[in-house]
Amino acid sequence: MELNHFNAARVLAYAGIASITRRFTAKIALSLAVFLGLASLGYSVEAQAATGPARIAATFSGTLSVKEGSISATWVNVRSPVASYSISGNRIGVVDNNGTLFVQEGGLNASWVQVATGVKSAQVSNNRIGYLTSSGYLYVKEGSLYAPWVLESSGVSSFALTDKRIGILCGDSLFVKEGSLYAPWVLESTGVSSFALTDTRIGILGGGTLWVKEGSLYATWVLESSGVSSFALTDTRIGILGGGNLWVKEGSLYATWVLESSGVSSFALTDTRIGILTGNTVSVKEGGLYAGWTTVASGANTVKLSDGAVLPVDTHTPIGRLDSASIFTPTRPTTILVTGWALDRDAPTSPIRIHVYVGGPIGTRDVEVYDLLASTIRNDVAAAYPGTGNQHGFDSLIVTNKRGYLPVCVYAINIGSGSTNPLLQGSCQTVYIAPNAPVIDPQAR
Ligand SMILES: [Ca+2]
Repeated sequence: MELNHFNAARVLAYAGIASITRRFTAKIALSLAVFLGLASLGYSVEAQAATGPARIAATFSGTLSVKEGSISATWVNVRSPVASYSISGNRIGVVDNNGTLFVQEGGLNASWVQVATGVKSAQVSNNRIGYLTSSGYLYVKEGSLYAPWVLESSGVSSFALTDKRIGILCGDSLFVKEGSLYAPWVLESTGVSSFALTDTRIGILGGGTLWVKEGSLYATWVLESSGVSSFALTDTRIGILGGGNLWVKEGSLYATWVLESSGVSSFALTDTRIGILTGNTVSVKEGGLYAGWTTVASGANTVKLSDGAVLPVDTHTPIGRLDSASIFTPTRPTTILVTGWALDRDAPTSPIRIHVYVGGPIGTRDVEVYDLLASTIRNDVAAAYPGTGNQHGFDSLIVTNKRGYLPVCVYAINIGSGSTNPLLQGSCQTVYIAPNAPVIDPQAR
């Protein structure tokens, strides 16, 4: 790893000039970002609780529409064209006709982030995103949409994932891992044509026969049914489709099957809802297995369901925002000005450190990393977060050696409780530096 030619002493001197106006600061306090070289920040999952609205998704001739909350909520067109999609919690993953994967996180009107290209199929969970290439490579990331991809396996024909487990079908052999992205694979079965998994269950279909196990990866398989063409699992339900008849059982693996509907072409299942596609009509039932069906759409091609989003209830992870990242002035074309704020409620009145990544999010090859303290005056932040004081702003200069279109991504560094160094809202923002831009002495006038 090579450090760039960043000259800290010169820019420190420059940071003293006072002939410019800032948006937020009465007192100008430009600070200096100190180059760290390449660094890595740890990601991990915070304690989670609370449930957001459940969702129903359907495609209509390549347009994906989603409704959230009540079954009778209004459909929202979220994206088009859509070749395939996946929903979980407050995330939606969409693969377009060119094999590009986009993910939306948050509300149905949240912006879409392009996370991968060359995608054959993809799946999202609350905390993970996985995609398979047409040459059989499976990549998974955990945490932020901008987290680095981890190559999980080659030779994969299909996969499934949850926040805790990943399953891959290699030929007719099913392997599953549990825990971290780097956990070892466990061979579950051979002779598998398709499979599904949840945090607590695994189901395999081979020769039309469905087996399910519950508990650990080493639990015993239970024969569920033969004559099965497709199936779905949740932690409390199993659904099977055979000859157009949908049967669902609830509770233990040995519970009784209930005939839900006939003439079903495909279906989806959560712990509290069942969705079916009959012809092009989508019907959903909510509650017990004997509840009535409600028709929610016609002209549909697919249906999927998701449980409510798992929303973090967390006052320990830092919060903040990247307000802007821009080239400082036309006369200093390699100097980036970043502004925003960050604070940690474990030490509410103390300034905290932030790391500015120039060239891409954490994990990007050869990304430059700068460390600085968010300590300038932001009275608007003080007003919005009472009790935190007003010294949480940043308004800082970075002289980069990189050229071209450069994503600028800012992470807050946690103090005290909380183990995540989150990407600030508003990140990443892209600046452009011409390939031939000269490094102007920051002290030049
Ligand atoms: Ca904290």
